[in-house]
This record gives sequence, C-alpha cells and structure tokens, in this order.
Amino acid sequence: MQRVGIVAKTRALITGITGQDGSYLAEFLLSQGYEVFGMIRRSSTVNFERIAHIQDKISLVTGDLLDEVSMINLLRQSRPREVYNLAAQSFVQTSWSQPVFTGETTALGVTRLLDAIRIVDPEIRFYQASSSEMFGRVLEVPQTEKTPFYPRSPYGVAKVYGHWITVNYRESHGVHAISGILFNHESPRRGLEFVTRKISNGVARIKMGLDSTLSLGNLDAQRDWGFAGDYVKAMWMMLQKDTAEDYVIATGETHSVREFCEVAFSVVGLDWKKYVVVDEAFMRPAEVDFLVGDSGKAQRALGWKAEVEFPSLVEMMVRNDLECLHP
Ligand code: NAP
Ligand code: G4F
Repeated sequence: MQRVGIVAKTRALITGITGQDGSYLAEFLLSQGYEVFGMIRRSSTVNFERIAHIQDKISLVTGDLLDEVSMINLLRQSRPREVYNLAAQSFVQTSWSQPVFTGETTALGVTRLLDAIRIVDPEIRFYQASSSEMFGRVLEVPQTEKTPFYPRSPYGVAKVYGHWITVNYRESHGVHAISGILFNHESPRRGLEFVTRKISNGVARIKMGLDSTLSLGNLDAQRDWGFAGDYVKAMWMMLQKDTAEDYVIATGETHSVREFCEVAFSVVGLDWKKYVVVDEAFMRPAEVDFLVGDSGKAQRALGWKAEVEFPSLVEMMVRNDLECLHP
C-alpha cells in the first residue's frame, strides 16, 4: 500500500510581529510555505492592524522580551527552526526619556532570547535586527560590516550590545546567530512618529484641509531610506546561508529630511516651504547627521538588492496616507 506522506512545514518564530517589519516578514515567510508563529505581548487593547489580513494564517503566542521564562515556554510550544528577533523599543527619541527600559528591551532582551534558544534548542537559527544607528557619528563613508560603531543615543548603545551579544553566542555557544545591520526602511506601515510617515501623513492631512502646517526637527539629517518589503527578504536570505555571518542592508543612496519633504509635497502638487515649520521640540540631544550604507557583501553573497527607489517609496507612502484619509 502506498502511503501519502505529509511534509511538515518549516516553522519560524517572529518577535515584534505586530510591528512594521514583523508584518512584512510574516507575509513573506507565508509566501515561502512556512508555518509562522508570532510573539505578542499582553496589552489592554489589541494592536493587530498590521497583521489583521493574515491573522487566520499565523499562530500568535504570548511572551515578552523582559521575561525569559515566557520565551522558553513559547519556544517549547512553537519549536521553530528559525527565530527572527525584531521586537525592540525602536524609537530613538524615546530612548533618551526611557534609557533603562530601552536597555532592558533592546539590549538585554536579546540575551534573554538567545539564552532561551540555548536552553530549548541550540540548533535554532537566529536573526538579530541590528541597526545603522550603531554607526552614529560615522567613522567611515559608506558604512560596511567592518566600520567601527559610535552610537549617539541610548537606543544606538542598546543595539550595539544586541549586536555583540549575538556575535558572542555564535562564538561561545555555537548558535547559528546572525546580525543584520539594516539601514532605515520605511513603508505605509511605518509608525506615525517616525519622520517619513510623519511627513507622508502630514502631507495627506494638509492636502485634505485637515492641517495647515507640519512641525519637524532637524531637516538636515540624512538617511539611507529603503522599502521595508525589500529588507525583510534580506533577513530570510541571511538565515538560509550555512555559515552565520553579519550583513549590511542598505540602498547606497542618502537623502535629507528636507529632500523627503520636497518630494512628498510635490506628489500632491504643493510647495513644502509653505507648510513645514521647524520646532525645537523635535531636535535630539545628540544627532546622527549622516548615514549611507554599502550592501556590497549582501549583493555578492546573498544576491540581495534594494528594489524600490527613493521617489517611488515617498510616493507610495503619500498615496497610501491619502487613501487612508479619503478611501
Ligand atoms: P516597530 O514597528 O516599532 O515594531 C517593534 C515591535 O517590537 C512591535 O511589535 C512591538 O510590540 C514589539 N515589542 C516592543 N517591546 C517588546 C517587548 N518588551 N516584548 C515583546 N515585543 C516587544 O519596529 P520596526 O520598524 O518593525 O523594526 C523592527 C526591528 O528592526 C526593531 O528591533 C528595530 O529596532 C530594528 N530596526 C528597524 C529599522 C527600521 O528602519 N525600521 C532599521 C534598523 C533596525 P507592540 O506592537 O506590542 O508594541
Ligand atoms: O525617522 P526617525 O525617527 O528614525 P531614526 O532615528 O533614523 O531611527 C530609525 O532608523 C534606525 C536605523 O538607522 C532604526 F534602528 C530605528 O529603530 C528607527 O527605525 O528620524 C530620522 C531623522 C533623525 O535624524 C531625526 O532627527 O529625522 C530627523 N527628524 C527631523 N524631524 C525627525 C523629525 N524625526 C522624527 N521622528 N520626528 C521629527 O519631527
């Protein structure tokens, strides 16, 4: 008698699944045939807007980066082959008012999760969401995997810790742990407090007559902005390599906040200079003035390349915010 075998799907666990990147990564892994588990933390209201459209295709398990036992339990429950650690206190500005909480979550949270992996199943492949904020006051242009770090915020300092503890668990415990050093990546799902979404949403509100000005901080800051949908593919590609190494993911282009405003307002035919006002309240105690990454290693080793270019990204975000206000 011939038996029909059931092929088990590869399981992946995503921390931070309710965030921008978590939602895109979950979609991508589902498209690759994965069984997807997402770690969610307890809150008094549900915040599943970014994953509502895939909620029936994924399994949500509760846990918190502040609580190691919760992560040991959820690893035992979900038995993943791959773990993507995207959860963090991710807003740089908040890290000055909550430096200890940022350290507990964004730095020590990584150790708790790595330790949980070491205890439950050291064969798990681990991805850490490292950040170009680690380069801070840049010591080299463009920034590569070899550029030394000089973080400028409690968030950046916490990410440097998360990066090195990932390297350390690879070197001291043999965990297949990878750190992806990702430059800024945006999308219509970006949180409203980050500058790109603040601008795209502000443009849409001004166009609809709901606001007359948009208050921003440092217009001179320059960032290497890509599309989040492209960047989550890089996370997955990194974990498929048999050797665990770190990679920079970036577009290789940099633009100022001022340029972002110019392009965003031009999408709706407005002149940004008439609406943008500079407000000291949005300036930072220490700024990261300039970031631009070199993703040559990822291009050569993974075949990864940023697909969405700067003007298309800005337009995508503005059009989405217009649509949200006036469906
Ligand atoms: P995001 O939208 O702010 O999402 C952060 C996620 O972390 C949310 O799901 C949040 O859950 C979760 N979280 C926060 N604290 C937690 C805790 N104590 N326990 C469990 N979950 C917790 O961030 P993102 O833009 O998707 O970024 C994803 C990761 O990449 C972050 O680690 C970020 O620092 C890093 N990164 C981002 C960029 C970028 O440009 N986007 C660049 C480099 C690195 P709630 O929904 O419950 O708040
Ligand atoms: O959009 P932002 O808040 O992002 P930031 O600080 O670059 O951090 C983001 O990217 C990092 C990767 O490099 C991630 F690790 C991190 O989790 C996060 O996703 O600010 C971008 C720039 C800054 O220089 C800021 O000073 O925009 C400037 N800016 C000017 N006006 C503003 C504003 N930023 C915000 N949030 N709000 C403003 O009104």
